[in-house]
Amino acid sequence: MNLTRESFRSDILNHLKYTVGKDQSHASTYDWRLALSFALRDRIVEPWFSSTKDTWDHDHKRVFYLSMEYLIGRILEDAAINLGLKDIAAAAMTDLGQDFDVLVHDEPDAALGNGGLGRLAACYMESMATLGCPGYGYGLRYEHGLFRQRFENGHQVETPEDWLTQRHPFEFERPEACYTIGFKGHVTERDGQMVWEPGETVLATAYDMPVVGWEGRWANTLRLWGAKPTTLFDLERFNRGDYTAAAAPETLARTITRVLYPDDTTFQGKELRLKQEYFMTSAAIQDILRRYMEVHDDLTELDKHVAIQMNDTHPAIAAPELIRLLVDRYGMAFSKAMDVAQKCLGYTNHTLLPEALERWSTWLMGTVLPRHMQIIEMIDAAHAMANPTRSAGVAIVRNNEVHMGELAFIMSHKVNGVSALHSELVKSQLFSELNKLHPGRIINVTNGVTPRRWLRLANPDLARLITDTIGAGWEDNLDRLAELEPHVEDSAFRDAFMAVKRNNKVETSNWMKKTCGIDVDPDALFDVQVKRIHEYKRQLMNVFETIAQWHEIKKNPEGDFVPRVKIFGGKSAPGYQVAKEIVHLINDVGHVVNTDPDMRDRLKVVYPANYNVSMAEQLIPAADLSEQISTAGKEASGTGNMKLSLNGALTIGTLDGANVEIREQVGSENFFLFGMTADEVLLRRKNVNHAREAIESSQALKDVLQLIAEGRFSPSEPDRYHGLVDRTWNSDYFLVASDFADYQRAQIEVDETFRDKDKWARMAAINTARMGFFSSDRSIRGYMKEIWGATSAL
Ligand code: NBG
Repeated sequence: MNLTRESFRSDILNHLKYTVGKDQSHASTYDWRLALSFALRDRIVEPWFSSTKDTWDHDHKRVFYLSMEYLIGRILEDAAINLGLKDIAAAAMTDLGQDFDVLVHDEPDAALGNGGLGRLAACYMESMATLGCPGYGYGLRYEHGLFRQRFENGHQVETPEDWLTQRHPFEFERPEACYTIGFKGHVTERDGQMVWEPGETVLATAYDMPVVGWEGRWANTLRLWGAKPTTLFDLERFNRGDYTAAAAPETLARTITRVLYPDDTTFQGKELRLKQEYFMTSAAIQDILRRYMEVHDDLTELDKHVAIQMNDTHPAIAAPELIRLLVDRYGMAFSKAMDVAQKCLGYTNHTLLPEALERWSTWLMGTVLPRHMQIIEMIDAAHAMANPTRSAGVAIVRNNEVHMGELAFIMSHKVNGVSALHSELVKSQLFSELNKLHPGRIINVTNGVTPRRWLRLANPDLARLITDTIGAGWEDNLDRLAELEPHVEDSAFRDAFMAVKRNNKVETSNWMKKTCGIDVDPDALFDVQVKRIHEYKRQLMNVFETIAQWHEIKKNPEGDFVPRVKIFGGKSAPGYQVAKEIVHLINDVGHVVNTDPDMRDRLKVVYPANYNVSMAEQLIPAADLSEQISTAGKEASGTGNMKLSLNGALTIGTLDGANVEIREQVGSENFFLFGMTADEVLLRRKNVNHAREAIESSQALKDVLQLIAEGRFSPSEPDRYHGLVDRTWNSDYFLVASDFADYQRAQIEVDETFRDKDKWARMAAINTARMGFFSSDRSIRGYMKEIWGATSAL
């Protein structure tokens, strides 16, 4: 990229003056950040236009990724790095008397997602751009992304997030890209044609964000839909004094994209959520067909030019919507339309948890989307007819509910799980009968993460060490990390590797001091569990182990303990009481541990509020140990596990999700394995006394539960955790008790290994060297080849 510090500086000044409208002497950090962002955005426009033109000129097959969530985080620095302009930008800002890092940190996170599913969509968009896969992401432009988390007396308190109260410099509003979305009303038949007359309509208008890939070689579009009223303000009603009714269309429109639903693994069946899903999906499908019809006329060939990926079942209404448009708008025969739709569609499953699987009552579906309800029944009937042996258990419509998993499966040519183990479980448990009816439809594409953000951006010192050691160019060819492996034998390299880690830990210690007011020793073992708070992820087991360690030190204050900092991060869904209780317990235990003089620096608990992408970028490079301790069979993949190991953290984990493949890659000797396997979990639950027996046989766990029950961590309210303790003894569905003893054993192994600094350094460096497989570039290549039939335009 042909650009000098001087010319970039004048670009920034121009934007400050003409786009932001400020002069230098009055510009705030925010103004400078906007000016810098606009100057960078200008540089994205070139590759963006040329990519778009290339796609039209060559009529490349296009991939459309439909997702209700994109957990993007900050954009400025990521764009600067991918454009190769970070150094120039930083230098130009220095010339202007501004600190580039301060501007970077001024940007609010774009938090349009809950957790792994949304972050995966963001990594995949970046990889598609890097690989030159012509693609579009479709989603919603939520006015409020994921709520902000605060702690009040240890309780989680949610406040609305307001990223859009500031100007969003990376988006382009496209008022001309606009579609009408209908809801409710009724369906009538006219001359053999079904006609849906919606009772409510809303306009979807596009906001485009360019997504630039590594080295600016290609850029795709993330198109987020906002809602606008179809009928303008009702002046007549307003004049009559009926202000509420006058504003009704506007209210409906604003409500649709107002908030992101904050549950990631529970399904609630709310009408507004169904409307959001349909709103996003219908706008996307209409946009796809409009674009196709600009240069083609034969819709039966759609799948040769278009691949549509459904990120979980949230956009599964895409199938009936596409059929509806093909049949009702373009006059295609139903069976042909079903065939065309199925050849275009793919479905990624992200969870086996039954409470997460979407099911809508036929009443609600029939009310909100009456035409779609008819089409769903026709799909179901057609599938039953084509598969006479199919049982009632796999019907899309059963027990007066529409099952979106079955709908997505039946209407897709490929269904994929997100790790090897998960995909096997999708075959054997979730869709076992459909898998037999359609062998080969379910495939695996193991998740990945983008090394540009999760190594190059988040851990610049490690990135530099890697480049100095193996040369440039590993960022888009992560397998090259394997070239580090011979250097692991070199003690100078190991020292350099651990020096980077220590620096990151010092930096993060300062950050923790600033954000939480807690002093930690940067030489302690940084033990990190960051992810949504959920029973199956078993933060509770980690807290129990923390308490056991505290108890050990109390019993033996002069003992020789490996100092540890237990770092937690994560939000609970606002309505998930059990998870909120875990949040409270972590904070309560933290308070007792951190104020106990006996602990000295040997145990600390740090739980910074409001974990998000930016906090992940802060914590992950500083981690020594990565906690991946879910009940086997429950974590579909995990992607935090990949980011942590890539950054040289060792994993303590169960054989769950992608842990299995991470362990295969890094070697079992470089991974702290514990716990039951997915099969053993199922067997163990057959013993109704599993928890009680496990507790009785572990004095440490018994003590932990006793200490909690006595109110040692909640002296002002001693019975605060009686429910929690009682459930652990008597139900413990996620088998915390049954895995506890082995977890403790593995933690002792961690401590012993950490004492041997050189051994630890080797293991950590080997983790980084062997993580090449987990680049999202590898995942996207898999999708392109196995599902989308798309090729790189580069
Ligand atoms: C999550 C899984 C994770 C997985 C991500 C991305 C949902 C519904 N599922 O294990 O829990 O890594 O998806 O595939 O958020």
